Amino acid sequence: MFTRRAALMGGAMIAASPYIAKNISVAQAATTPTATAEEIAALPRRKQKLIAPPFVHEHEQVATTGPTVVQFEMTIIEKEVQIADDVYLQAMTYNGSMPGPMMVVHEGDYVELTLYNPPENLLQHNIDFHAATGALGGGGLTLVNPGEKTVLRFKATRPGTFVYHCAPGGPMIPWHVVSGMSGALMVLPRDGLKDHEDKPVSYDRIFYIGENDFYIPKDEDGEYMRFEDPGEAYSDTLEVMNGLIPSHVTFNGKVGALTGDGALKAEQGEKVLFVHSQANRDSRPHLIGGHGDLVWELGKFNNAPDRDLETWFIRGGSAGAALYEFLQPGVYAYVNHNLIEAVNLGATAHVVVGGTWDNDLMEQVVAPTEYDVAHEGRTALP
Ligand SMILES: [Cu+2]
Repeated sequence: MFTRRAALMGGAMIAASPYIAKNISVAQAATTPTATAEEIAALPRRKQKLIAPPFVHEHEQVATTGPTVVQFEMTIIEKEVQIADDVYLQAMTYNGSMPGPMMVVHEGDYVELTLYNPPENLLQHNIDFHAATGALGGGGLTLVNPGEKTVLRFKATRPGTFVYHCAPGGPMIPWHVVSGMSGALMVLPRDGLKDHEDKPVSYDRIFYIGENDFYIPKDEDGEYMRFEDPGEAYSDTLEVMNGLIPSHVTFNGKVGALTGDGALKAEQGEKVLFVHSQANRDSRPHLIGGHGDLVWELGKFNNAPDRDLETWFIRGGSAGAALYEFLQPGVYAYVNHNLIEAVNLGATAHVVVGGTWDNDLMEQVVAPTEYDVAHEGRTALP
């Protein structure tokens, strides 16, 4: 029987199959110095559990050991997710969150991911790591049907922040990405981050802001449509996607996910590293009332960071990092500074910072008050 599931899976197979290169040996694919299979097998191994964004699993900033095989596991979960009031998405996720969890390793480490596609899912999925070399970033080696798992190992040769995303072939690629299947991997230099003068810098907190653009179709009455499963959602969603105008742009998968109870928290004097990814579309992060002290806009740590930025640019398909020391207490808004997307479509987070106000940096000299219209204000005119 030719089911819808078979049709969706078959489409993906045809698109992806010319690139599948199952016989590539990982030892061959590694950059110099190339480790032998025996050398890789002899490396220390560490299991690292992932946690949901905006938080990031515990990690060393400066590596205290040599190269390690860091083992991660992710389960692909297809499920309906509410992304705004009365708005629902047939989501495809890594580990159930949008974005997927952020992974952190050091340059020279090996990422070893076990990827599960549970039998209750409808679709084929895989993972393309922008940090990896060869085989479509691993996408060509990780295509899993429902009920299958796969294990991919790759060497983290380039330090930086990188997107990973699902890319099962053809039109499945953008659809899976805008259904939620992306995340980020940070490869730290073994000796940690360096500033513009090549001096070591560290962070007190790290937040991972994953931005998603969603394309939710509306019915004839202008109401957002709700679907039974991803297959049912596909054709209407594709029509909205091809118009390139998202209905929602969110941080952490839902309008308001990182405001109110979900607001990020920090203290005055803390240096916070914000990692921002967008797997599909450009973004322009801006911290209202703050700055980017050091910004790796392209997210690649072999390049010196920019300083004192007001807004930085995240190209669709990339992840960048910005370090900021909070100098004043209060509520900061971290937004996509396309303000229509920030305010009307959802791309706003809040950072609540505790501490003591510094009147030297800013003071309200006169609170808003009525003035004498007959005698005041005229000198302000040219
Ligand atoms: Cu997928």
